[in-house]
Order: sequence, then structure tokens, then C-alpha cells
Amino acid sequence: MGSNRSLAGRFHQAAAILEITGANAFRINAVARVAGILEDLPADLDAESAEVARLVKIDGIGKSSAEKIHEFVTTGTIAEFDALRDGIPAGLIDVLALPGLGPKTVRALWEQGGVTDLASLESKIDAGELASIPRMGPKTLSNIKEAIEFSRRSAGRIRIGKALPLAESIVERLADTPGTTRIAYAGSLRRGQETIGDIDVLVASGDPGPATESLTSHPGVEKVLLSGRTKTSVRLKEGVQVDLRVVPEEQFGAALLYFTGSKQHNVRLRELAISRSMRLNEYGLFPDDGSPEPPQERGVKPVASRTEEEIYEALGLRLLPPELREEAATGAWTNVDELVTAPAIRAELHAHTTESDGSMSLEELIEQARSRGFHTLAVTDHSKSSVQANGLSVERLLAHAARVREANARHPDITVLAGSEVDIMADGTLDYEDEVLAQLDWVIASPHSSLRQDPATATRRLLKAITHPLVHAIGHPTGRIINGREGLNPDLGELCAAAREHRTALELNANPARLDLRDAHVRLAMEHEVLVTVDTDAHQPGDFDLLRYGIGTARRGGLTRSACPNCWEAADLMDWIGSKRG
Ligand code: DGT
Ligand code: CA
Ligand code: CA
Ligand code: ZN
Repeated sequence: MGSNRSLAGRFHQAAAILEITGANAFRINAVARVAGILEDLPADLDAESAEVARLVKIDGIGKSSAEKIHEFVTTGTIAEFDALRDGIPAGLIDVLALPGLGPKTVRALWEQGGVTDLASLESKIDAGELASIPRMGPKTLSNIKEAIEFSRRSAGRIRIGKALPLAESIVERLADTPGTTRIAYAGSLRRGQETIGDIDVLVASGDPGPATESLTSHPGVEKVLLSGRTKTSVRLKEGVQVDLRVVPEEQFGAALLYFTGSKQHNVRLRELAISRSMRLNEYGLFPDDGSPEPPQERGVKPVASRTEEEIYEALGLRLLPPELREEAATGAWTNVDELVTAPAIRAELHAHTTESDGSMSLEELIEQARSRGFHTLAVTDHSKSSVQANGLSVERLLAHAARVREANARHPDITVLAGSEVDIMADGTLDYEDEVLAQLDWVIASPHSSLRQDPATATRRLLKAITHPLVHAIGHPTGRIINGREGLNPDLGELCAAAREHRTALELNANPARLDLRDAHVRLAMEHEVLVTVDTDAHQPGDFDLLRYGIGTARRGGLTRSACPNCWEAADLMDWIGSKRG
């Protein structure tokens, strides 16, 4: 029943947004009624049962609703509802999702109280600014505050940087249980999404008992939510849910494919199976013998089910890396072999030392880069306006650069570049004079302050840095912090056009709190033939291990090794770097 429910959810949400924006009652009711009808349907809609001509025969579903349902089932979205959602502040959706808050209240909070998101709601309650709104008594307001706190603890998506280590520790523990022959995490985590709703773990075993028992007795488990024979759900103390499924080994590939998703990708694969007279589900890819009964329950032998590879192959496709299984893509990907990988990274071009706000001495930093086999390291401490980060005055910068060059001479096996992460000021000027920057080997320019600028100002600001002849790369271009701060919203297309022309790289900052550029931006950069550097922005020794998050995002964006200077041979890298120095 999964897809009907999410479809109904879209209609419910649309009805609520219509009410928030003050649409007429007739229209609101019509949309809400369709949501109710969808919830009551006996079976999930598929491409066939969601034909417009069939849907309009259902009482209460008109032509325009039928078209939306068809659109959702075939594409996974409803453009008109998306536009509706874009018409209100994005944060209001979170406010609406709070338990106990209906659209009428949200409308009053927005129109009369100026509330646009959870943060403004909370701060306005604290400041006593909402007490004058009708029906907002002290009890109601304190209930709302409680609901905000609850949603923050339990319902929020967590960053991949938190979810992946948790999943790995669970996988490691369960791998050791008797009977377990294969184990993997699946879902959004395997696809490398920047935030994770819940962690999906899949085990192949003839006996679900030991793996299940191992999970439910995990010391990090706060509550067992569901405990069935083959499916178990627990909530960890960190507030994350873990779903475990145990399947027979011969179905592992089909289950891994299904639970890796995305949903849209699964839909596309199922359609492809149908077009080849087969049926795909979480148990396998089966020949379509015309029977409506599930093939696995009738002992039908699958065409493929043991591995993902053989299922893709039987569908006439190459194995698609999980990072590319978003939307409906099925592998019109000619460059899969050329995608960046972690081992292909040969240089770290953004790293800090104790000279600004890092914890590593210059020697420690160099040792970290050498131990990873890098041929190049750029030392990029902060510039003078980053006062909170102990940014370097011109005098300190030049003395530091001299020490970096001495260190470079001491280490013939690695090239250590004297660089800077120079602040891009609000107006797009840089924090050091050109004459100072010209004395450095490598310059990253990054926005660190004034991150609430309007898009046009932000675009002008970043364009100025991109077109600056001494700048090699733009560090974390938007300055967003995942689950923390939206950051700048510049016109990426314009930035990419300029970046391509000036051969200035845009950075993909691998820190899981940033992942900036984000995946969609990387894809745009690839379309524009822009160079994208992937760097960890290391401040501590362990930060070099954050690279994998950047790699996940890079692959989701289709970044190839030839477009990523960190993957190049040393000589090619130095050619490009030198080209910015006349
Ligand atoms: P998340 O947990 O919100 O970060 O995102 P996912 O992608 O991990 O989603 P989740 O945990 O609800 O389900 C894991 C995978 O299982 C999902 O990516 C695809 C598959 N799946 C779950 N429900 C459905 C469904 O109703 N239809 C289809 N086609 N696939 C589903
Ligand atoms: Ca999940
Ligand atoms: Ca799940
Ligand atoms: Zn930095």
C-alpha cells in the first residue's frame, strides 16, 4: 500500500496548502476528498490502473485529479502541487507537519505572526510575540513548543555523517551472527543521500533468529518498535530508526535492489520488466505467466534474484551504481566507469593547520596527506577577516607561506602548496590584495559571512570571485549547513558559465555538514563542463576520512575523474594551477 499512501499524502498536503493560502472551500474540499478516496483503494495503483480513463470512473475523482494521479504514478511527482508548495515559505511545511497544528492555525501564525519556519515559530513564542493572535493561549503555545522539540528529536532526517557510522557498526555486529552469509545497508544511505530518514539493513540467512536477536540486544537500541520473523524495526538512542530485513540468500539481490530504491527507480525497473514480459518485485525477477497471484508464492522459478548484477542484466541494463538510482534513471549512463571514486583522489587542496583554526601542525597535516598516498597537498589557512577562525594577517600569511615552502623542500615525495582560503567579502572583493595573493601557489576563495544575501547579490558576489584571475577554486560556494543554515542561493547556471570560461573550479566540500556544492549543483557543473574539486577542508587528522561523503555526493552528481582536478596526475594539476599565475 506504500505508493497509494504517499500519493494520498501529496493530496492531503496540497489541500492544507490551499487552505493556508486562502483558496476557496470548494477547491480545498475536492482535493481533500480525493486524498480520502486514495487511502481507501483496495490495491496500489500502477501505470495500468492509473490510466486517466479508468480513474475518472471512480466516484469523486474528476479529470484533473485523475491526471495528477497518473502523473504521480508515472513520474513520482505532481508539478502543480510542487508549484503550490513553492508558493509558500518552505519552512511552513515543517510547521504544518507538527502534531496538533492544522492549516487554519498555520495560516494565522504566518499571516498575523510572521512565522515562516520552525525556528521563527520557536523564537517568536519565546519572545512572547504570538500571544496576541486569537486562540493562541499560553497552554496552546507551550504545546506547540513541545511539539517542535519532539519533531526535532525524532522526526528529523539526520546527516549522512551521523547515519553511516551507525549503520556500519550495526552491519559489523550482525555480520558475525551464525547463519548470516551476506549483509548490506540499503536505502537512501546506500544511495549516498545527504540526509537519511531511516537506516535499512538487509541480511541473507536461512535463520532470521540470530541476526534479529543481535540487533534488538544492541546496546544503542532505545526501543524495539516491531519484531516480526523477517522484519524488525528498532529506534536507536540517537533517535534514528533501523529497519532490518532477513531474506534467503537466493533472494538477496532482489531484496537489495528493492530496498536500495529509490522508489522512482524501482517503479522504472518494474515497468521495464513488464515491457519485457517479466515481473519484478522484492523477491526476484520472474517470467510473466499471466497469473495475477504473486509468482514467488506459486513456486515460479525466478529469471534472476541472487545478485543485483544479474537482475539488471536480465533487464538489458548495466549495474547502476546506487548513487545514480534517483528519479527514474535506468542507465543512460555512458560514463559510469569514469565516475570519481575515493581511491582515485590523489590530492587534498583545502586543509587547515594550527596557524588558523586547525588542530594539526604543518608537519602533522603533511603526514596525513602522505599516509593517504596523495601527491599534492595545499595548505589553506583562513584570511584576516575570519577573526573567529584566527585568520592570518598579511605578515603572518607570508611567514606561514615561507614555512610551507621549506616543508615542501623537506618532503620530496609530496608537493606541498602554499595557499590560502581567502574570504569573499559581501561585495565580492577578496580579503587580501592581489599583490599578496599573487605570492601564493594556490588560492581558494570562500564565502563565510553575509550568507543571507538575496540571490542576485550573491550571484554578483560569487561571480566576482570566480572571474578573479588569481582564484583557483571557490570553497563551499553556498555556505549552507545541512539542517542548520540555508546559505546563499546564487544562480548556479551563471556561476558555471563563468567558472568554465575562467577555468575556475567550484569546490564540493566533503564535510557531511556541508556537502556544498550539493548533488544537483554538481550535475549542473558537469553539464557546463566546469571543474569540480572534492576536498575535505580538514581541520583535524580524522577529517581526511570525510572524503567518502564528498565522493558519494560527487557520484550522485555524475562527476567524472577528468572533471575533478584532485584525480589528475601531479603534472596536469600543476599545469592548471600554474595557468592562473600567468
Ligand atoms: P529515507 O529512509 O527516507 O531516507 O529514504 P529511503 O529511500 O531509504 O526510503 P525507505 O527507508 O522508506 O525505503 C527504502 C527503500 O525501499 C526505498 O528506497 C525503496 C523501497 N520502497 C519502500 N517503500 C516502497 C514503495 O512503496 N514502493 C516502491 N516501489 N519501493 C519502496
Ligand atoms: Ca531508509
Ligand atoms: Ca526504511
Ligand atoms: Zn576551510
